[in-house]
Amino acid sequence: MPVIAVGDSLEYHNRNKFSTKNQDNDVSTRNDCAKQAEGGWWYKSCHHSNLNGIYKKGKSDHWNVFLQLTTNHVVWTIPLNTSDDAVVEMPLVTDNIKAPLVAALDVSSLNKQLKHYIDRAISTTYTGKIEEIAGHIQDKLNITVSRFERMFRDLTENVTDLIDKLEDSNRNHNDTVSETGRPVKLSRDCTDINDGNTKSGVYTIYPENIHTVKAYCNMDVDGGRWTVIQRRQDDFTDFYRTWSDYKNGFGSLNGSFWLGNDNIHKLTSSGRYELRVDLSDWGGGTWYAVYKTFNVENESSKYKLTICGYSGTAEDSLTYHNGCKFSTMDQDNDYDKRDCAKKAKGGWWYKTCHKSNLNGIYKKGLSDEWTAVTWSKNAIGTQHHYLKFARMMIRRY
Ligand SMILES: [Ca+2]
Repeated sequence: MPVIAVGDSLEYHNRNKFSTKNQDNDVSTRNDCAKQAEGGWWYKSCHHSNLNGIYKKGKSDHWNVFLQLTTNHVVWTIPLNTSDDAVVEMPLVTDNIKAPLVAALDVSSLNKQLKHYIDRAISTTYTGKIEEIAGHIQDKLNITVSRFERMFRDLTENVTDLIDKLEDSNRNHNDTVSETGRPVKLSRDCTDINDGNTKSGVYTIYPENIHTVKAYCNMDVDGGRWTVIQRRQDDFTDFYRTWSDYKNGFGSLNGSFWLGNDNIHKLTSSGRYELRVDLSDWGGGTWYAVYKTFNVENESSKYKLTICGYSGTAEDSLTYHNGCKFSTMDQDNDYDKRDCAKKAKGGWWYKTCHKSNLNGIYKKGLSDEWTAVTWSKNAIGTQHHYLKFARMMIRRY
């Protein structure tokens, strides 16, 4: 073992009393240094040297060792605080094996211990607060996330709607230009459809050249080119409906339907129109009525009816309704103190109340019940005869 000259570790103990395990004479009020350092010495609080400590082999940082030696290190430890929960030790290290000892602080070890101490202090003090803040932030975050999810859903729906509209618009555009890109004449109604299309069926028409409407065109009766605005042929479609339903139309174009008061107004206000009504009963009889003038005003005029110029085989059961406003289950615009639409269970130009009720309830057989699909009592000799088939269609001339 090389001979090593060490630094001064006794000066610290100058003027201190000797202490042993049964006499605590040190200056420390908190410690019994002799017991803790397990020796007898001039302990202060407690020591820089402990040559009467326990004899041990090897290295240790236990401060009850009498002297710690390695081949080229001398390590003395200085306890800064001896309480159990916050022990901070400052080891002194030197590589210099020549005397006198030059001590240097092992700052990294000290830093580590200080950091641990500070971490624990911060963690104890702030953990609860931080958890509270974190919970609060989490709540806010959840609310924000669900708001964004809602916004995203709305946005997706809006974009889907927009795409549908764009596709519609593109289809309409394709309908209105020829292959050479030149505009083609739009069919305002079924009267305009004559370019080789002679079959009855559903066509796209453009009332006012703007709106796209699907309409059933009758190409067979009396020269064809009729735009069908109403048909009753089964009881699949309920006709006891609201103002809004009659405004926009309902039913199936190949079955029973009402084209819609807005559409009927747009068509009949764009030129002179005639109306043809075709009727059949359950006994096999068929009749028709034609009116040379047929016009329906706009919604603010309550779709007021103008009708005249009757001819045909069926009784004239519409002229009675000339000048009347349209009424539905939720709009009583008739001239009767009763609510005719509710009494007759339909939508019609009721007066006080009706001579025809083609939008009444579809029923089979014979009866005088006036809620049914009926046309005047004299047309077929029986009052309020139930109709098996009714159709209203218009043509521009
Ligand atoms: Ca009334």
